[in-house]
Amino acid sequence: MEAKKVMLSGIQPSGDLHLGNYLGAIKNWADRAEEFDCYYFMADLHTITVRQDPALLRKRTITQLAQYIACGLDPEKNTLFIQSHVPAHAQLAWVLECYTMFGELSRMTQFKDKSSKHQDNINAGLFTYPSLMAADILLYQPDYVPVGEDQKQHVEITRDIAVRFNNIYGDVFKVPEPYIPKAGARVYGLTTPGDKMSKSVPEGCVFMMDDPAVIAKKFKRAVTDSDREHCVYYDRENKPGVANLMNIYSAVTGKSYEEIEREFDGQGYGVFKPAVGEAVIEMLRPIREETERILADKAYLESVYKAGAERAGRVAFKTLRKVYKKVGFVAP
Ligand code: ATP
Ligand code: LTN
Repeated sequence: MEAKKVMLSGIQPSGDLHLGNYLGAIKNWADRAEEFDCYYFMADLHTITVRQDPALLRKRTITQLAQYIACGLDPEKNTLFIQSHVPAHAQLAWVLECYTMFGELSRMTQFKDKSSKHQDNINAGLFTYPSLMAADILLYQPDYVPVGEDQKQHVEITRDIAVRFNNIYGDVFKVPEPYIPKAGARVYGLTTPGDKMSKSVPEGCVFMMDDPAVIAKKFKRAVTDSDREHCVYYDRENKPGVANLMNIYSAVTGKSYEEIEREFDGQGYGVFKPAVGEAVIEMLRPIREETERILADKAYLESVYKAGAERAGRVAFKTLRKVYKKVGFVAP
């Protein structure tokens, strides 16, 4: 029998998960376990490139695990783990830092963004973040890395690092492909349709644990445009707010833009905005309820992350051992 292809992704538990994270990433992870060997983790090592409140970080990490499960990632079929529980991530990251160039790190959009936002703390970890992310990925030899569009550049640098390493030492790493969804790849903020939905603008950000009344309010207040006719049609450039809502509605319902245009023909934004809100509320409701149920069972969550780290650790260690041997470290 042919071995299953491998899929891997992670999200930083640095904030509460939101609709962008769900539609851009997690939704595309669920239901893949039959076809792929899947690894998903809480990227806690990455979060400390920006200052975190320790108690909150711990809480968010566990909540995120409960949310992964509530979103349909069955821990029996997917390997779910906490990044810091598998030491090979930090170990391989060091090696890969020595195969990552200063120039290429300087060009990373996320580094430029975050260093301008956190000017008082432009630390070395923020700069070398992509080498750690490359380690996260390459340890598991995945075929695909399902992420939102903003992470594409990080998967590309991972590929460059893998190819560079392979060119010197032979075929050590599989060179992975990013896997980016058609609808939902980039969800924009409801109040700032020019920028991606982000927890740093909470009024335009729909959090997965938000109460339905709060979600409804956020959609009612979504920014549209001054089109007098309130026409619902897709024009990203001139009607970014409406385009964003259509993209969300399409990702949630599976309907095409033409179908959505027909559905709301002549109805205006007053009908369209609450309808998108309602669809999102109904999609998130069972996930939120299930998250709350799972969160109450701490012993279960602990058993999941322990088993996950053990499984992940075995696979990761195999790759790390190979890398250590290739670069010339003496076997312990
Ligand atoms: P931010 O800090 O800007 O709120 P985030 O930290 O919540 O973003 P990340 O941890 O950077 O999100 O990303 C987690 C996953 O969710 C990644 O795969 C990323 O591509 C995806 N993602 C994040 N925001 C969006 C968005 N607005 N639209 C689509 N995908 C997104
Ligand atoms: N950089 C990603 C989180 C992340 C990740 C990964 C995603 C860390 N390691 C490995 C995919 C694969 C982010 O900020 N969203």
